[in-house]
Amino acid sequence: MKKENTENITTLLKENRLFHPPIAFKKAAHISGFSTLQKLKKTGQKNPELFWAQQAKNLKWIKPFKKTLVWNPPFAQWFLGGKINVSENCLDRHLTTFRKNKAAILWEGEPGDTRTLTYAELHREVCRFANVLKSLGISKGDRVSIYLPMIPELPIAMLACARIGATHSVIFGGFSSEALKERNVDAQAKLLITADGGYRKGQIVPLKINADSAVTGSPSIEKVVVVRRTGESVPMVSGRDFWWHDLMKSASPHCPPEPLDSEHPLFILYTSGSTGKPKGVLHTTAGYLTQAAWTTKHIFDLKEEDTYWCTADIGWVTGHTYIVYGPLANGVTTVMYEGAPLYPQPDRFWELVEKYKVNIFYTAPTAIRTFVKFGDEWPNKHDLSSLRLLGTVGEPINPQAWLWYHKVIGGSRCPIVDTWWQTETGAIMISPLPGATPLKPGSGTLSLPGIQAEVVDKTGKPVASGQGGYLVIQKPWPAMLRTIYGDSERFKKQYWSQIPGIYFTGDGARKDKDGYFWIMGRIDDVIKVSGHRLGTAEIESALVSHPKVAEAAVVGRPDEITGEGIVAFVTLQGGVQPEPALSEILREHVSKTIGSVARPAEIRFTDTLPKTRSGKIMRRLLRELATSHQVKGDVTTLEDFSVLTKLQTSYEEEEG
Ligand code: 7RM
Repeated sequence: MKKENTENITTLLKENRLFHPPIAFKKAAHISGFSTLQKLKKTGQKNPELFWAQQAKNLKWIKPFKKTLVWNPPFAQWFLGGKINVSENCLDRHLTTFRKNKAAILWEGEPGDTRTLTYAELHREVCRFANVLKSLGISKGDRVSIYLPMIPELPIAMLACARIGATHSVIFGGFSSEALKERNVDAQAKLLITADGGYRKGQIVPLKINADSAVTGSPSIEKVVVVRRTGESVPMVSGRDFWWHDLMKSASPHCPPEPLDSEHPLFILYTSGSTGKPKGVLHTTAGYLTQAAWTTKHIFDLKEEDTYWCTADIGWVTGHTYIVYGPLANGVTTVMYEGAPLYPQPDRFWELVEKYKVNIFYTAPTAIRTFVKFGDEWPNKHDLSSLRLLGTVGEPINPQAWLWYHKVIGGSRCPIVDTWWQTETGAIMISPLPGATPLKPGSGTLSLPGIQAEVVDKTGKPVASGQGGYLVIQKPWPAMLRTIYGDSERFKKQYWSQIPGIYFTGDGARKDKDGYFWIMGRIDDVIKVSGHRLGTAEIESALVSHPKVAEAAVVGRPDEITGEGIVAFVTLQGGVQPEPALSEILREHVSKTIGSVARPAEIRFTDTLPKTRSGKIMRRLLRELATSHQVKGDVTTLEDFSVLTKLQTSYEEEEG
């Protein structure tokens, strides 16, 4: 074991397996072969502005842009002087081609009901709803809150906003009325679009009831549009609330796209901050669409006949960029599923892959680890041979889960694109190109052409290869956030002050000798043991590489001797019992795999881990638990509260 004891993060894990693009895949790929990619990267490195200007020209412009980039750090403006409309690019552009009658969205509800919308139909619905928005007094620059389940009305509402230049703020349907209120108020939204309810795990989520209590505290909201989804009877406030279907009845299907400046605000998306107050990440029009469209086409290697499925919720940035804007800008057929992955049984995803003959499948490591736990028999019931490409996003994927995904889901024939990016980056930044990049399980491989990512120390100097440090982006990129809505000071402080002029991602990472990036976890989660700063990802990955472990989360708790001691929360594979001897086996396993410095002081077995609603492990809560045996911090983004109660109880029981 090699270790470095520095200011930086000590790296322990070595993963050496290499997977080359399958020959047939490579032959047919948009970016074919590693040398082609290297040439593109070189061009992008020399002149990122030129690279992105070329990609921007593939969009439909109402008026061409004059200036590619104006950079007043940390404020960027891309493609100035141009006029463009996102909804025209996602819809109208396809209507003069055979795509007019091609499926844009294949939708399946949790109860099994289905809808198909062709590009022409989607265009019609979007135009009609754009006219509805206008009739409700919404115009260019107004903010519209959208609190909907995963139903077609959600992308329709987003595209209708984009069409008239209203700025949408999608609030995940799993959020509480309190969270909705806070976001309505921060954005000063004029209109709220919601539904009577939505389906989740066989239950009805009472969206309208939540919306009503949120609107009580949101003085800026003047009107509410309600989609009928479940048919439950819900209270409607006369003069304020309107049924979507009533308004649509008389709406004209003609609505010319508004010519918008490149920097016109397209959407705000709230992401939780460390201080509790959510940050309204602001994205604008042309730069966002340029990178969304380019990355979707090349990273997912989209072909005209593909059926593409990203399983995220549109309430997260992944859904914005890789269900709605990226795929539709490319004219591909995208699958949209309303419900829970394990409902009614753990094979719902595989049933859908088989039914729709999905070719490209993009999901989160947390989902993959859950599927591993349920066992191979669920995917094995289905014909998954339509799949040709897999993707992951949201967290580091441990090699064990990667290898399972590759073999059991991908039949060992599909490349896996491990895509690193953030709400703030707007689109993918680090990822393999599937017909070009040799893959290493667990690595996002290389930054994309036109993207300057680096691993640096706290002075901004690149660290030696193999050393851990801070992941930063050194040059502006088209889809970057422009500010935090209404709070430019926080924008500067949060992302641009650690190393002046350089974007600070908040992630720890290292680059290996081939320049491949390995994400080590959030900097805030780093554990300091006897002077070694250890990232969470490697220790968790070592734990999960044990055949009995399904998932793991490690945190530090104060230790008089070592500074911090490692506490590992571990969930076991289906059918495995949490016997005491296993604790020692797992501690030893970590020690052998990555080194004794990473040996957990304590292993705690649990049925589930506390996760955010988008599936990320909330280590902050576990840290609190491990330290004080209770949780007092903010838990609004927690998916399932009972997980915490159980963990707290387990401590109480020990303490008597
Ligand atoms: C797209 C999204 C961003 C944070 C980011 C990382 C983590 C995302 C990966 C990853 C390792 C990946 N937006 N993250 N993708 N870590 N490998 N491929 O997730 O704003 O919700 O989260 O997620 O820590 O900073 S996000």
